[in-house]
Amino acid sequence: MANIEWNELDDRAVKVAKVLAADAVEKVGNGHPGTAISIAPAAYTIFQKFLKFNPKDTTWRGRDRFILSIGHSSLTQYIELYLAGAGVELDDLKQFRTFGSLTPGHPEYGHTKGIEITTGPLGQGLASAVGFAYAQRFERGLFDPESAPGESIFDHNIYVICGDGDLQEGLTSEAGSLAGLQKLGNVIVIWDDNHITIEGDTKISFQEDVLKRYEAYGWHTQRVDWTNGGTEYKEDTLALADAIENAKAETGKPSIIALKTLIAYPTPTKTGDESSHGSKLGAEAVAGLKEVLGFDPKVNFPEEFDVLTYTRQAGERGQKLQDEWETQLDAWKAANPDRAKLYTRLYEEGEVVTNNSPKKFLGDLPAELDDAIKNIANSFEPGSSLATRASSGQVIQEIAKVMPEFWGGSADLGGSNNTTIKGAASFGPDSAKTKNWEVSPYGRVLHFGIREHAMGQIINGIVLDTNTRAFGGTFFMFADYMRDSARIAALQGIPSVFVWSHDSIAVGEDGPTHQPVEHLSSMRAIPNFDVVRPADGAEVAYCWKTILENKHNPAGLILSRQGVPNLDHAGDFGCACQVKHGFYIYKDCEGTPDVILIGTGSELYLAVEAAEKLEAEGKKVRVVSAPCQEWFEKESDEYKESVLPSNVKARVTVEAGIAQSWYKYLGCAGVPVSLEHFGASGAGDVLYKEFDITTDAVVKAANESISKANK
Ligand SMILES: Cc1ncc(C[n+]2csc(CCOP(=O)(O)OP(=O)(O)O)c2C)c(N)n1
Ligand SMILES: [Mg+2]
Repeated sequence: MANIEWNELDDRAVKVAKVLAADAVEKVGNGHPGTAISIAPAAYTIFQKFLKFNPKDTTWRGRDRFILSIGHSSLTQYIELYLAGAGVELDDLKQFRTFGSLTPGHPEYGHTKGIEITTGPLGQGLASAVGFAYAQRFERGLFDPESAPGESIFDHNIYVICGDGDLQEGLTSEAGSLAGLQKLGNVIVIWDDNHITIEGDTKISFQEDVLKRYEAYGWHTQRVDWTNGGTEYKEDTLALADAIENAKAETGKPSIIALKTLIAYPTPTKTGDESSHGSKLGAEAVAGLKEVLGFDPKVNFPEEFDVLTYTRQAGERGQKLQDEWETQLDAWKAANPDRAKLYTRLYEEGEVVTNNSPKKFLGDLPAELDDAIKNIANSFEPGSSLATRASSGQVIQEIAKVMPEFWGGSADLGGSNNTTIKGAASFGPDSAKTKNWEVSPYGRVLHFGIREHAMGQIINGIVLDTNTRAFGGTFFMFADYMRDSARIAALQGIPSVFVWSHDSIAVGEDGPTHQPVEHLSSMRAIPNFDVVRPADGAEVAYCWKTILENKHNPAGLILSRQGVPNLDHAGDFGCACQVKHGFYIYKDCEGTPDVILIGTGSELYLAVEAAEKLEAEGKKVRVVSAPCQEWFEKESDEYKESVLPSNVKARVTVEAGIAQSWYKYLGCAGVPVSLEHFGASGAGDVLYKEFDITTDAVVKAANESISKANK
């Protein structure tokens, strides 16, 4: 039997949680009461009986992590944080889903203390949990590889509550498959197997034996049936605790526990009914629930001090756990001075986050990075031709030498994306070894298989859980498959890095299915997401540096498949180190320019060539390299004016994609050289000519813009 204590106060606390969930939704008039009511005993069991955390310091690194993958049931988490005394109070629950409250509709990372991750898009929390587990193991490898799994101070468990929706999403199949392969024994998932989604009984859309599927992925599976086969409903928290203990004991496999529940139990007329999923219950049902549970129906938001005194003992327990852990950490530091330096750089130095983010520190970059970047940037010979994906591959090697916390890989395109850290083992158990790949449980090279969406969410999980820096690559075309990963990273303000190569019609013969056209503009539409498209090797090097320096944004690094000229960056030409400003003057003229040519990535050199032709015609031309609009937008008005003076109306942008995101800089007289339709199968250089992305097209556009501006 489970080794936990359970008494009448625990029973009462669970009932309080149910009533608060019903009251909070009823007060605001909308929300998701049903699951918050029925899953309360499970959430309470995790928070009060298993989760190692300190409500007084939700940033403590030794804590277990809790992920509510069913973000719609956010009250589940807010109420447990309230009961444990982690900063959410009754007044906050009364403000549920209202503007500016600590209790928004879905849990938001960085907004409410104790929330480890923003969730809401179903599947994403559970997939990111796999990233948390990757990160935890990698970090044990960095700091304490000699300890057995589960015995290091750098180990923690990751508890997840998910729902039917999470398990229906393909994303979790991708991530679940990887979790099984990776034998992530510290992931413990409780599936609220309530057979209900918005459209009712899941029989209409979800029939497979989910646990068999997970067993096939290599998971440890268990069932706990609170409906007792439909005979009698009993919230048997001890049976659940037993299952959790079994799951903890299984350290070689991730665990999933199918917990059969009835949504909204025991609300009269609502129990087991989908109407409780996403609407308030109504006064009558709420009153009925209170009566069944032994509460006064006239009292809303009951405050039970004996319950609270009891549940808030979590504070003392957590503090004690943290104190013990800190003592162990000090001993570890004394015994491991070199590793301790890395720990200190990652977790005790650097920028302090001042909001409620669970992350206290955002690690400093090593001092050696500056020279590493400068040296590799200077190594690209002007005039030589190199694909930016290839220069990025070289830069990655140099970063990896000075940043042991830097790791990543690809969705089966490592050789094409140039994302493989050379000489490093692949992250995986022995069973994953192949003739191509050496493996280590602490390896730095990630193999996601062809699972772009899971890759994105796993990268997000890694950077949420640790200050290690992770990247994942695929073709830019398939960035669409990971769009939610990019968006949710941006929303959370976390520094995930996505390496997207093969960035235009220059991909060529693979044809339009592989040629991103709208993607640059489409990704630029995501707020707080940096779309970075360097022009040559030197720009790639400095772009990588700026990406690593930006710790509050994810970034997409957009790279060419085809060779592009490495440009001159000395003398009259702009230093590539200026990419951090987003736009910079690459080549200037005397006095006020007649026209400004703005190029990005593989098209910058077309602007450079066009400038020479225009100068031969007697025009004064400025060439601006524009690898990142988002960085430019953060610059001062003075800087922006110095690069794009408002009195110069004649402007041309050149980028092999739709021009949508350029009109802001083009103004009324500007003319884009762009591509407003899908590509085609054929050699890349032929397509550029056929579709008019050429030096001559830039010259023509410049003359057109000059005459428009002079009208
Ligand atoms: C990717 C995604 N698609 C759709 C939704 C909208 N949505 C929110 S909850 C829900 C049903 C979820 O069912 P389940 O996970 O079983 O939760 P329960 O109704 O049992 O609380 C849907 C479709 C969403 N949040 N995310
Ligand atoms: Mg459900």
